[in-house]
Amino acid sequence: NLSLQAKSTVKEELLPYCPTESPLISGPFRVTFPSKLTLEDVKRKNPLVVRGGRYRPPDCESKHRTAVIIPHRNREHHLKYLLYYLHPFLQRQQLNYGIYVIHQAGNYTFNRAKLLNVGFKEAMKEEEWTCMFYHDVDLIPEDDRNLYTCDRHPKHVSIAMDKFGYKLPYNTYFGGVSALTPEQYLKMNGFPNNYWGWGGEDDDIAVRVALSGMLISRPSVQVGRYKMIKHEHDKGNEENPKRFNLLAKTRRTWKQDGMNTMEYRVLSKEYMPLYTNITVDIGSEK
Ligand code: UD2
Ligand code: MN
Repeated sequence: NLSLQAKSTVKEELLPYCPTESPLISGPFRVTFPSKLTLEDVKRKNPLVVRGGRYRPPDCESKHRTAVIIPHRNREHHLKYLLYYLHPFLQRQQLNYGIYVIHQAGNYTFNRAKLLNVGFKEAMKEEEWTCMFYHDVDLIPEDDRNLYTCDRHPKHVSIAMDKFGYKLPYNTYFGGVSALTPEQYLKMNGFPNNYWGWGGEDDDIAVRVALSGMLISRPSVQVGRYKMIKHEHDKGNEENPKRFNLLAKTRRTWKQDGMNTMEYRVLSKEYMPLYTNITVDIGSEK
């Protein structure tokens, strides 16, 4: 129906922009892990989140379109807590947002960075996101002044984690949660596809940022705080013994490996109530 459609477009156009600083932000909050929590509870607490884990503020037009990309396999219990905290957190920031879980199919060795590449590509097919948050499933932000928006430079966000005594473990550390605009991501040819198993891929990403002529921005230590849900090393994500060799070669390889060379096959895309689940076959180490 054309006239109805026209009306709803007009209504959307009439929404004023959200204020520069959201009035809903409240600062630090306590993170606990209630044992009885279910995804149903999370759904009930977030009635304005729609299919695929999408949200836009009901009474103002957000200037920010943020996609959260979560690499995942076999961590459903962590995902539940992350969604429990992240949805209200992002809503308090008055963002237009979507949450994507990129699920590695099969039992081959895990590859976090390649899953993030897939997440970028698949999320951009759906919407013109202005900012991507690359987010470990087990990191819970503890302060909503930590804005999930992008900066002039690639942003390393999880700078103060409980597991490192709430400070940076080393200066070029880039693991956990980071945020890049699509332009920044493309400028560095995305992330490496060839880190199979645990470790090194985050340092490679930091090197790419520098090699492509960009700097790293960070939030303040007061707000960039995270709790990591305690866990053991996963089966299928053993330490990657090649990570030091790979890292030594990044300067020569970054233009030939990354966004421009990834091969994968999407097996399914499901619009769940609280997130979009993309199950992907990313192959295995050659
Ligand atoms: C650190 C970094 C992480 C990454 C990793 C090395 C922090 C807080 N994070 O994490 O960003 O650089 O070292 O690769 O320092 N995952 C699954 N299923 C698996 C394995 C991994 O879902 O079987 C995902 C999940 O999102 C997880 C992430 O990959 O949070 C990183 O793996 P991890 O949590 O086991 O490694 P961790 O905590 O040492
Ligand atoms: Mn972890």
